[in-house]
Amino acid sequence: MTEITLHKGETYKLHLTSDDARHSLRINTLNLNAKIKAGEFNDVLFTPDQTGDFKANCGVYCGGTQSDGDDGACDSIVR
Ligand SMILES: [Cu+2]
Repeated sequence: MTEITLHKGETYKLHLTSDDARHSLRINTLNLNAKIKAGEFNDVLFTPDQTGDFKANCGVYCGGTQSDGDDGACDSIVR
């Protein structure tokens, strides 16, 4: 579990990679579902539009955490 803190209205470039299979970084409330291909870096621009604490999970059927909202890939805090 990783925690990142972002600021509302600022644009961030997420630099994502996976070492096993295809995944995504999904936060439904913030309309984020960044696809992550294995073995390469995937840059996604992301501008959070609301504040709060959000849990991210995986949005593709990879056999990992995609169906378990309590075991997310990371926590995101937007200030
Ligand atoms: Cu996954």
